[in-house]
Amino acid sequence: MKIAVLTIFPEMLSGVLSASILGRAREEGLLCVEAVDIRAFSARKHKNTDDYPFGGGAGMVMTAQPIVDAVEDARKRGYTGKCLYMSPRGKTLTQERVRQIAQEEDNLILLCGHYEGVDQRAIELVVDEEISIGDFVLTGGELPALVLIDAVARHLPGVLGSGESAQDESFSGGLLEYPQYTRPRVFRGLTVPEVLLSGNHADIEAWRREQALKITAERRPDLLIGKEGMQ
Ligand code: 4GX
Repeated sequence: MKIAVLTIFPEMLSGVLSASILGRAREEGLLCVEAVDIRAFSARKHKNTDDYPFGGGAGMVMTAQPIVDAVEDARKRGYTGKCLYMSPRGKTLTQERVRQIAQEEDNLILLCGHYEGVDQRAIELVVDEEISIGDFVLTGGELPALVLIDAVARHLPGVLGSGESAQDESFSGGLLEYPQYTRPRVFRGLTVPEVLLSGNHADIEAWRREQALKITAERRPDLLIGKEGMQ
C-alpha cells in the first residue's frame, strides 16, 4: 500500500510512522508513506496556503490552488487511488470501512486540513470522500490521517506477526476484548483469575467469551443488538 499525505506540517508524521509496527512495515516495504508539503505547491509570493474566509467570520481557510496542484502532482506520480479528506464533516470511520480500504485500495491520497478547513472548490475538484475519525474537533487532519494509516496497515498482508491476526481483536466477532493478564501472578495483592493458570484451554476460551460478553453488555450494549437472541 502506497499513501501520500498532503499536509502543511509534514514533520508531524515522522515519529508515528517510524515507530513500532508501522516503522517495521515501512522498512519491509509493506507500506510506503510519503509526506507531501502542500506549501511547496503554493504559487503565492510567500508560499502562503491560507486566506480570510469570504463572507467573514473567524479563522482562516486553506486555499484551493496549492491543494489541487499537490493532488494533481501526486496523480501524475502514480497515485491513482482515492483522495480522502480527513474532516469532522465526513462519514465516521469504522472497522468495516478500514477493512474495505485495506482490501480494495492499493494507493491513497490523504488530505489534511487546518484552521476552518479547505476551500469547498478544492473538495469538489479533487476529493473522492470525506472521512471523520470521530465526533470531536482536532487542530488538524494529520492525527486523523495517522489513525487511518495505522488502522489500515494492520490489515495488510505481513504487517502483523504470525501470532497476532487482524481478526482476533476487539471489534472482530463484534465484541470488546476480554481482560488480559501477565506476570507476576500477584501484583499489589491482586491475583490472576485461576482459570487462566489451569491449562484447560476449553475453560479458558469459555471464560474469555463470557468476560467479552459481560464487558460489551456493560460498556457497549449497542454492539450486542442483533446478536444471538438479542432483540
Ligand atoms: N476527523 N479535523 C480537519 C479542518 C476542518 C475544519 C472544518 C473541515 C471543516 C477531524 C476529525 C478533525 C480538525 C481535521 C479540523 N475541516 N478530521 N480540520 N475529527 O477534527 O477527521
